[in-house]
Amino acid sequence: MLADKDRIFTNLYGYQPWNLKSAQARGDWDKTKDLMTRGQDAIIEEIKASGLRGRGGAGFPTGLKWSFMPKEPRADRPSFLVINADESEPGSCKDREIIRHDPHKLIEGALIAGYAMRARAAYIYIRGEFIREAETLFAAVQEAYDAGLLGKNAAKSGYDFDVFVHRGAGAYICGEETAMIESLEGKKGQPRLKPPFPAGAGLYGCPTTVNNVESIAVVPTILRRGAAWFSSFGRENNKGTKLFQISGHVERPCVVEEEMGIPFRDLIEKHCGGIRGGWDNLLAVIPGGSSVPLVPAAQIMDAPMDFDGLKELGSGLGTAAAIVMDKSTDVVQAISRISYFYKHESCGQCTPCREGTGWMWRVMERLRTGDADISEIDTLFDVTKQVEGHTICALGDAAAWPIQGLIRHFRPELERRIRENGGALEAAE
Ligand code: L3W
Ligand code: SF4
Repeated sequence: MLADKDRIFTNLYGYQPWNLKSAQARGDWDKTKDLMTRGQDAIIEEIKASGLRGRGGAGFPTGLKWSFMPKEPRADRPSFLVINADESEPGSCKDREIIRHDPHKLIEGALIAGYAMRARAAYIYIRGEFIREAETLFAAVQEAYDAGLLGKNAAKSGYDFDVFVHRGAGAYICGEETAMIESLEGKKGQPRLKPPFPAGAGLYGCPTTVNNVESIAVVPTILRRGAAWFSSFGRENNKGTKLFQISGHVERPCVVEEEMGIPFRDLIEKHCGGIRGGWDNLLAVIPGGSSVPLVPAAQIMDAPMDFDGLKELGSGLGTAAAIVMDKSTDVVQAISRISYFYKHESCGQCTPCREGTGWMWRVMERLRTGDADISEIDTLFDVTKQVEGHTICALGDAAAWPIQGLIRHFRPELERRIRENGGALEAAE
């Protein structure tokens, strides 16, 4: 279990105020200038050495991403950092806690990361529904300006850096990085084709890096304590500490910082008071937010909660948002509800996603009620394979994977419903 002294987010539960004075007492903004005067390339190398991988779901190496940015930005083509605070993935609720209780970690991280990638400014794009959190963030940014930590000669570093907070308007798809850029530009939030990646052509066509809130907020601590300290947690390719979010049928749902790779059982026992009704009552877990396939109880219990451990189980770490389902759960209804979510949030610009999400949801609903033919289970699986990998952005994959997981692990339950609904099974046979 991660010791208190090794926690980055020391105010995760808001026991102390979020404000600048309190944040400084916890060590934030301490000699920020000295961290910056190590030099831009040295900062990028330290982040690379730490093994930090993006905390927004995809797990792309953070230092490597920063290294794609131009070393000498043109005056007429400045570089930008965009911070993704559009936390909308069902089950995910960690960035919200950072902004509520530790916003200065994010703002200090924005300055240091922005400096390292030679960005002129950072835009923090915050989910529209996060009304109180946006108020906190606006106030914290203002505090930083008032204290000379942002703006001209930020933190007396000799570097000019601005931070702008932009509120979203309730569209999940604006959490996709290129849709976020479109939205920031004042357009409808629709993903762009990649490549070009944002580092080549991002906000206003300029070099841009989009990073998740948690990825940026851990940067000052990594630099203060060193890459070796951060990479001493977890295992190869899966380093560091991580915010886990556990919801659903546990005794005490929570957001907690833990070591990457902690076995699922330990995570639940140590922080959530166990599974409701005991471990024998566990049915399945969606371990990384609604976009990844569920994992049945027997497989998840001793699984390491990291990128590789969950990939081996045919799922993923995603944002490390574990949705726990006990045996009282109607798992078909749960996945059908997730299908509806993706249908609703599809931006509609590519056919496999626009048509496929609606089609998949309608079949899921019929499977839920058992009003289907047995052959439709395979047809549905085939359709998910036609959607997966054939769309502009990852929403198509995100709609396909949960259904694939359901069919892979709960086919007997789907067949049982059809059978009990009047023999479609026999008809198909
Ligand atoms: C330059 C290359 N840059 C990749 C960059 C790319 C992006 C990052 C990851 O989806 C996932 C999705 C959700 N040159 C590059 C390059 N990059 N190759 O690396 O890119 P990618 O395409 O692997 O992922 P993505 O499109 O950013 C994100 C999953 O996360 N998810 C969570 C979603 C979470 C929320 C939330 O509420 N926080 O929405 C959960 O699984 O399904 O697979 O920056 O530019 N050659
Ligand atoms: Fe839009 Fe879906 Fe295509 Fe993504 S996959 S661009 S959400 S239609």
